Amino acid sequence: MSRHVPSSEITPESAYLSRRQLIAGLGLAGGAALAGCRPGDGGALPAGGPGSASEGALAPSPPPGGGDRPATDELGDALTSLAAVANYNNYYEFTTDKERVAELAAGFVADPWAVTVGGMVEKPRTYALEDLMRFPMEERIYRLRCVEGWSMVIPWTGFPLSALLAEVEPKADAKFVRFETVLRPDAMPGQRRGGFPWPYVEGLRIDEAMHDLTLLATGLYGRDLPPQNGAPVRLVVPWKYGFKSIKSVVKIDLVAEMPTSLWMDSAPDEYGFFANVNPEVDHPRWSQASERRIEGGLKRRPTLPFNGYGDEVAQLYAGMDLTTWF
Ligand SMILES: Nc1nc2c(c(=O)[nH]1)N[C@H]1C(S)=C(S)[C@@H](COP(=O)(O)O)O[C@H]1N2
Ligand SMILES: [Mo]
Repeated sequence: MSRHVPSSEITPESAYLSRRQLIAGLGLAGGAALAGCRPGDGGALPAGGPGSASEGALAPSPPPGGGDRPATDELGDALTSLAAVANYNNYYEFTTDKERVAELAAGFVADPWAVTVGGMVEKPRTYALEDLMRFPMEERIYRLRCVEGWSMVIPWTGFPLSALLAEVEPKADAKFVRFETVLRPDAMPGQRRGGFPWPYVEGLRIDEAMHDLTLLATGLYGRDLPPQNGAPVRLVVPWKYGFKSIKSVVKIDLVAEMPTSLWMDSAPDEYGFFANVNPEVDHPRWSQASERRIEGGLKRRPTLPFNGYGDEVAQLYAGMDLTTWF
Protein backbone atom coordinates (compact mmCIF):
# COMPACT_ATOMS: atom_id res chain seq x y z
CA MET A 1 0.00 0.00 0.00
CA SER A 2 1.41 3.36 -0.92
CA ARG A 3 1.12 5.46 2.19
CA HIS A 4 2.19 8.94 1.25
CA VAL A 5 5.21 7.65 -0.65
CA PRO A 6 7.46 10.59 -1.39
CA SER A 7 7.00 10.07 -5.10
CA SER A 8 8.63 13.45 -5.70
CA GLU A 9 11.76 11.52 -4.87
CA ILE A 10 10.88 8.84 -7.40
CA THR A 11 9.57 10.94 -10.29
CA PRO A 12 12.15 13.52 -11.25
CA GLU A 13 10.66 16.98 -11.52
CA SER A 14 12.14 17.33 -15.00
CA ALA A 15 10.00 14.45 -16.24
CA TYR A 16 6.66 15.93 -15.27
CA LEU A 17 7.60 19.52 -15.97
CA SER A 18 8.80 18.76 -19.46
CA ARG A 19 5.52 17.06 -20.32
CA ARG A 20 3.02 18.93 -18.20
CA GLN A 21 4.40 22.41 -18.41
CA LEU A 22 4.74 22.13 -22.14
CA ILE A 23 1.02 21.41 -22.38
CA ALA A 24 -0.02 23.96 -19.77
CA GLY A 25 2.43 26.53 -21.07
CA LEU A 26 1.01 26.27 -24.58
CA GLY A 27 -2.51 26.71 -23.24
CA LEU A 28 -1.48 29.67 -21.14
CA ALA A 29 0.25 31.49 -23.95
CA GLY A 30 -2.56 30.73 -26.41
CA GLY A 31 -5.27 31.74 -23.99
CA ALA A 32 -3.66 35.04 -23.13
CA ALA A 33 -3.15 35.84 -26.80
CA LEU A 34 -6.74 34.95 -27.67
CA ALA A 35 -8.17 37.11 -24.91
CA GLY A 36 -5.85 39.91 -25.94
CA CYS A 37 -4.59 40.52 -22.45
CA ARG A 38 -1.51 40.24 -20.35
CA PRO A 39 -1.67 38.43 -17.03
CA GLY A 40 -2.68 40.95 -14.43
CA ASP A 41 -4.37 43.50 -16.67
CA GLY A 42 -7.84 42.49 -15.56
CA GLY A 43 -9.03 41.63 -19.05
CA ALA A 44 -11.07 38.64 -20.15
CA LEU A 45 -9.52 35.29 -19.47
CA PRO A 46 -10.07 31.84 -20.88
CA ALA A 47 -12.92 29.93 -19.28
CA GLY A 48 -11.91 27.84 -16.31
CA GLY A 49 -12.61 27.35 -12.67
CA PRO A 50 -14.59 24.62 -10.96
CA GLY A 51 -16.00 22.11 -13.40
CA SER A 52 -14.08 23.45 -16.34
CA ALA A 53 -12.46 20.94 -18.62
CA SER A 54 -10.01 23.47 -20.02
CA GLU A 55 -7.34 22.99 -17.40
CA GLY A 56 -4.62 23.36 -19.98
CA ALA A 57 -5.71 26.93 -20.60
CA LEU A 58 -5.43 28.25 -17.04
CA ALA A 59 -3.94 31.71 -16.87
CA PRO A 60 -3.42 33.86 -13.76
CA SER A 61 -5.95 36.57 -12.93
CA PRO A 62 -5.23 39.69 -10.86
CA PRO A 63 -5.50 39.49 -7.07
CA PRO A 64 -8.94 40.22 -5.57
CA GLY A 65 -9.21 43.98 -5.34
CA GLY A 66 -6.81 44.41 -8.26
CA GLY A 67 -3.27 45.66 -8.28
CA ASP A 68 -0.08 43.82 -8.97
CA ARG A 69 0.85 40.45 -7.59
CA PRO A 70 4.30 40.31 -5.98
CA ALA A 71 6.70 37.96 -7.75
CA THR A 72 7.92 36.52 -4.46
CA ASP A 73 6.82 35.71 -0.94
CA GLU A 74 8.02 37.77 2.05
CA LEU A 75 11.25 35.75 2.14
CA GLY A 76 12.06 36.55 -1.49
CA ASP A 77 11.15 33.10 -2.82
CA ALA A 78 9.63 33.11 -6.30
CA LEU A 79 6.00 32.11 -6.72
CA THR A 80 5.50 28.64 -8.17
CA SER A 81 3.87 28.88 -11.62
CA LEU A 82 0.15 28.28 -11.97
CA ALA A 83 0.99 25.46 -14.38
CA ALA A 84 2.92 23.61 -11.67
CA VAL A 85 0.44 24.45 -8.87
CA ALA A 86 -2.41 23.06 -10.97
CA ASN A 87 -0.63 20.00 -12.37
CA TYR A 88 1.31 18.53 -9.45
CA ASN A 89 -1.25 17.66 -6.80
CA ASN A 90 -1.96 15.44 -3.87
CA TYR A 91 -5.63 14.58 -3.87
CA TYR A 92 -5.97 10.90 -3.02
CA GLU A 93 -9.75 10.90 -3.59
CA PHE A 94 -8.87 11.04 -7.28
CA THR A 95 -5.52 9.27 -7.51
CA THR A 96 -2.18 8.98 -5.76
CA ASP A 97 -0.49 9.92 -9.04
CA LYS A 98 0.25 13.64 -8.67
CA GLU A 99 0.46 14.17 -12.40
CA ARG A 100 -2.96 12.70 -13.11
CA VAL A 101 -5.09 14.44 -10.48
CA ALA A 102 -5.86 17.40 -12.76
CA GLU A 103 -7.24 15.29 -15.59
CA LEU A 104 -9.26 13.01 -13.29
CA ALA A 105 -10.71 15.98 -11.40
CA ALA A 106 -11.46 18.05 -14.50
CA GLY A 107 -15.21 17.30 -14.55
CA PHE A 108 -15.73 17.59 -10.80
CA VAL A 109 -18.86 19.62 -10.04
CA ALA A 110 -18.08 22.13 -7.29
CA ASP A 111 -21.09 24.41 -7.73
CA PRO A 112 -23.64 24.20 -6.13
CA TRP A 113 -21.87 23.47 -2.86
CA ALA A 114 -22.73 23.67 0.82
CA VAL A 115 -20.58 23.70 3.95
CA THR A 116 -22.40 22.70 7.13
CA VAL A 117 -20.97 24.28 10.26
CA GLY A 118 -22.14 22.83 13.54
CA GLY A 119 -21.26 20.91 16.65
CA MET A 120 -20.59 22.99 19.74
CA VAL A 121 -21.69 26.36 18.39
CA GLU A 122 -24.45 28.79 19.34
CA LYS A 123 -25.52 29.42 15.74
CA PRO A 124 -25.13 26.36 13.53
CA ARG A 125 -25.46 27.26 9.88
CA THR A 126 -25.14 25.80 6.41
CA TYR A 127 -23.22 28.09 4.08
CA ALA A 128 -23.94 27.94 0.37
CA LEU A 129 -20.96 28.71 -1.82
CA GLU A 130 -22.46 32.16 -2.48
CA ASP A 131 -22.51 32.82 1.28
CA LEU A 132 -18.83 31.96 1.56
CA MET A 133 -18.00 34.19 -1.39
CA ARG A 134 -19.47 37.15 0.54
CA PHE A 135 -16.63 37.14 3.07
CA PRO A 136 -14.05 39.85 2.29
CA MET A 137 -11.46 38.08 0.15
CA GLU A 138 -7.75 38.70 0.24
CA GLU A 139 -4.76 37.25 -1.49
CA ARG A 140 -2.15 35.56 0.71
CA ILE A 141 1.11 34.24 -0.66
CA TYR A 142 2.00 31.18 1.40
CA ARG A 143 4.61 28.46 1.23
CA LEU A 144 3.07 24.97 1.04
CA ARG A 145 5.36 22.25 2.44
CA CYS A 146 4.27 18.68 1.75
CA VAL A 147 5.31 16.09 4.29
CA GLU A 148 6.88 14.21 1.36
CA GLY A 149 9.65 16.80 1.15
CA TRP A 150 8.62 19.12 -1.68
CA SER A 151 7.25 22.64 -1.48
CA MET A 152 5.65 25.42 -3.51
CA VAL A 153 4.81 29.12 -3.09
CA ILE A 154 1.14 29.78 -3.87
CA PRO A 155 -0.99 32.94 -4.00
CA TRP A 156 -4.29 31.90 -2.39
CA THR A 157 -7.55 33.82 -2.43
CA GLY A 158 -9.55 33.39 0.73
CA PHE A 159 -10.55 34.70 4.13
CA PRO A 160 -9.50 33.85 7.67
CA LEU A 161 -11.38 30.85 9.08
CA SER A 162 -11.76 32.95 12.23
CA ALA A 163 -14.27 35.18 10.41
CA LEU A 164 -16.56 32.22 9.78
CA LEU A 165 -16.09 30.80 13.28
CA ALA A 166 -17.00 34.18 14.78
CA GLU A 167 -20.35 34.03 12.99
CA VAL A 168 -21.32 30.62 14.38
CA GLU A 169 -20.10 31.48 17.91
CA PRO A 170 -18.20 28.48 19.32
CA LYS A 171 -19.30 27.45 22.81
CA ALA A 172 -16.80 27.76 25.63
CA ASP A 173 -16.20 24.01 25.86
CA ALA A 174 -15.39 23.63 22.15
CA LYS A 175 -11.67 22.86 22.00
CA PHE A 176 -11.06 21.56 18.47
CA VAL A 177 -12.36 22.02 14.94
CA ARG A 178 -13.03 18.99 12.74
CA PHE A 179 -13.15 19.25 8.94
CA GLU A 180 -14.51 16.79 6.42
CA THR A 181 -14.05 16.52 2.65
CA VAL A 182 -16.96 15.63 0.36
CA LEU A 183 -17.74 11.92 -0.01
CA ARG A 184 -18.60 11.42 -3.67
CA PRO A 185 -17.32 8.03 -4.85
CA ASP A 186 -19.17 8.35 -8.17
CA ALA A 187 -16.97 11.31 -9.06
CA MET A 188 -13.83 10.40 -7.14
CA PRO A 189 -12.17 7.19 -8.33
CA GLY A 190 -9.84 7.03 -5.34
CA GLN A 191 -12.85 6.79 -3.02
CA ARG A 192 -14.04 3.71 -4.92
CA ARG A 193 -10.84 1.89 -4.08
CA GLY A 194 -10.15 0.51 -0.64
CA GLY A 195 -7.22 1.44 1.51
CA PHE A 196 -8.36 4.70 3.07
CA PRO A 197 -11.14 5.42 5.56
CA TRP A 198 -13.00 8.03 3.49
CA PRO A 199 -14.07 10.76 3.83
CA TYR A 200 -10.82 12.66 4.38
CA VAL A 201 -10.91 14.23 7.84
CA GLU A 202 -8.62 16.82 9.41
CA GLY A 203 -8.59 18.87 12.55
CA LEU A 204 -7.12 21.87 14.31
CA ARG A 205 -7.01 23.01 17.90
CA ILE A 206 -9.35 25.95 18.26
CA ASP A 207 -6.55 28.48 18.79
CA GLU A 208 -4.88 27.22 15.59
CA ALA A 209 -8.20 27.51 13.76
CA MET A 210 -8.65 31.08 15.04
CA HIS A 211 -5.13 32.15 14.05
CA ASP A 212 -5.10 34.82 11.38
CA LEU A 213 -2.81 32.79 9.10
CA THR A 214 -5.41 30.00 8.85
CA LEU A 215 -7.40 30.51 5.67
CA LEU A 216 -10.45 29.15 4.00
CA ALA A 217 -9.33 29.43 0.39
CA THR A 218 -11.70 29.69 -2.56
CA GLY A 219 -9.13 30.53 -5.20
CA LEU A 220 -5.53 30.73 -6.28
CA TYR A 221 -3.76 33.02 -8.73
CA GLY A 222 -6.87 35.23 -8.64
CA ARG A 223 -9.07 32.45 -10.06
CA ASP A 224 -11.59 30.05 -8.61
CA LEU A 225 -9.85 27.02 -7.13
CA PRO A 226 -9.22 24.41 -9.80
CA PRO A 227 -10.88 21.09 -8.87
CA GLN A 228 -7.51 19.44 -8.35
CA ASN A 229 -6.60 22.08 -5.74
CA GLY A 230 -9.73 21.47 -3.68
CA ALA A 231 -12.60 23.35 -5.31
CA PRO A 232 -14.64 25.13 -4.27
CA VAL A 233 -13.27 25.69 -0.74
CA ARG A 234 -10.32 24.23 1.16
CA LEU A 235 -8.35 24.90 4.27
CA VAL A 236 -4.83 26.37 4.12
CA VAL A 237 -2.64 26.14 7.24
CA PRO A 238 0.80 27.25 6.05
CA TRP A 239 2.91 26.32 9.07
CA LYS A 240 1.79 22.68 9.01
CA TYR A 241 2.54 19.87 6.57
CA GLY A 242 0.31 20.07 3.50
CA PHE A 243 -1.93 17.17 4.45
CA LYS A 244 -3.53 19.34 7.15
CA SER A 245 -4.82 21.69 4.42
CA ILE A 246 -7.94 19.64 3.64
CA LYS A 247 -9.62 20.09 0.27
CA SER A 248 -13.25 20.40 -0.88
CA VAL A 249 -14.65 20.88 2.62
CA VAL A 250 -18.35 20.11 3.23
CA LYS A 251 -18.48 19.92 7.02
CA ILE A 252 -16.93 21.89 9.87
CA ASP A 253 -17.69 20.86 13.44
CA LEU A 254 -16.63 22.38 16.72
CA VAL A 255 -15.85 19.52 19.11
CA ALA A 256 -14.53 18.89 22.62
CA GLU A 257 -12.06 16.10 21.83
CA MET A 258 -9.11 15.99 19.43
CA PRO A 259 -10.47 14.68 16.12
CA THR A 260 -8.87 11.64 14.51
CA SER A 261 -7.70 12.62 11.05
CA LEU A 262 -7.67 10.26 8.07
CA TRP A 263 -3.89 10.09 8.30
CA MET A 264 -3.86 9.40 12.05
CA ASP A 265 -6.38 6.65 11.38
CA SER A 266 -4.55 5.02 8.47
CA ALA A 267 -0.91 5.44 9.53
CA PRO A 268 -0.73 6.49 13.20
CA ASP A 269 3.00 5.82 13.45
CA GLU A 270 3.71 8.27 10.64
CA TYR A 271 1.19 11.10 10.83
CA GLY A 272 0.09 12.94 13.91
CA PHE A 273 -2.42 15.61 14.77
CA PHE A 274 -0.24 18.71 15.05
CA ALA A 275 2.08 18.05 12.09
CA ASN A 276 3.86 21.38 12.40
CA VAL A 277 6.69 21.68 9.89
CA ASN A 278 9.83 20.83 11.84
CA PRO A 279 13.25 20.20 10.24
CA GLU A 280 14.48 18.53 13.43
CA VAL A 281 11.94 15.76 13.59
CA ASP A 282 12.25 13.27 10.75
CA HIS A 283 9.44 11.27 9.29
CA PRO A 284 9.98 7.60 10.22
CA ARG A 285 10.92 6.88 6.60
CA TRP A 286 12.71 10.05 5.47
CA SER A 287 14.43 13.20 6.67
CA GLN A 288 12.57 16.47 7.06
CA ALA A 289 15.75 18.56 7.31
CA SER A 290 15.54 19.76 3.72
CA GLU A 291 13.05 20.08 0.90
CA ARG A 292 12.86 20.42 -2.85
CA ARG A 293 11.16 23.58 -4.10
CA ILE A 294 9.11 22.82 -7.20
CA GLU A 295 10.71 24.82 -10.05
CA GLY A 296 13.53 25.68 -7.67
CA GLY A 297 16.22 23.61 -9.31
CA LEU A 298 17.82 20.42 -8.13
CA LYS A 299 19.48 21.75 -5.01
CA ARG A 300 17.52 21.02 -1.84
CA ARG A 301 16.94 23.87 0.60
CA PRO A 302 16.84 23.74 4.38
CA THR A 303 13.36 23.31 5.81
CA LEU A 304 12.35 26.17 8.10
CA PRO A 305 10.77 25.59 11.53
CA PHE A 306 7.01 26.13 11.22
CA ASN A 307 7.67 26.53 7.48
CA GLY A 308 9.02 30.04 8.14
CA TYR A 309 5.99 31.23 10.14
CA GLY A 310 7.52 30.69 13.59
CA ASP A 311 7.34 34.36 14.57
CA GLU A 312 3.59 34.21 14.12
CA VAL A 313 2.75 30.78 15.50
CA ALA A 314 5.48 29.40 17.78
CA GLN A 315 3.75 30.86 20.85
CA LEU A 316 0.77 28.59 20.19
CA TYR A 317 2.98 25.68 21.25
CA ALA A 318 4.79 27.19 24.22
CA GLY A 319 5.49 24.45 26.74
CA MET A 320 4.68 21.63 24.29
CA ASP A 321 7.19 18.90 23.51
CA LEU A 322 8.15 19.60 19.90
CA THR A 323 10.67 16.76 19.62
CA THR A 324 7.82 14.57 18.54
CA TRP A 325 6.06 15.96 15.53
CA PHE A 326 2.78 14.43 16.53
N1 LIG B 1 -9.30 15.89 0.80
C1 LIG B 1 -7.97 15.91 0.61
N2 LIG B 1 -7.28 17.01 1.01
C2 LIG B 1 -5.93 17.03 0.82
C3 LIG B 1 -5.23 15.94 0.27
C4 LIG B 1 -6.00 14.80 -0.13
O1 LIG B 1 -5.48 13.79 -0.65
N3 LIG B 1 -7.36 14.84 0.05
N4 LIG B 1 -3.86 15.98 0.14
C5 LIG B 1 -3.16 16.89 1.06
C6 LIG B 1 -1.75 17.01 0.77
S1 LIG B 1 -0.75 15.69 1.21
C7 LIG B 1 -1.19 18.16 0.26
S2 LIG B 1 0.47 18.34 0.11
C8 LIG B 1 -2.06 19.26 -0.22
C9 LIG B 1 -1.75 19.54 -1.68
O2 LIG B 1 -2.49 20.66 -2.13
P1 LIG B 1 -2.35 21.14 -3.64
O3 LIG B 1 -2.58 19.96 -4.54
O4 LIG B 1 -3.39 22.20 -3.81
O5 LIG B 1 -0.95 21.68 -3.80
O6 LIG B 1 -3.45 18.98 -0.09
C10 LIG B 1 -3.81 18.27 1.09
N5 LIG B 1 -5.25 18.17 1.20
MO1 LIG C 1 1.31 16.52 1.29
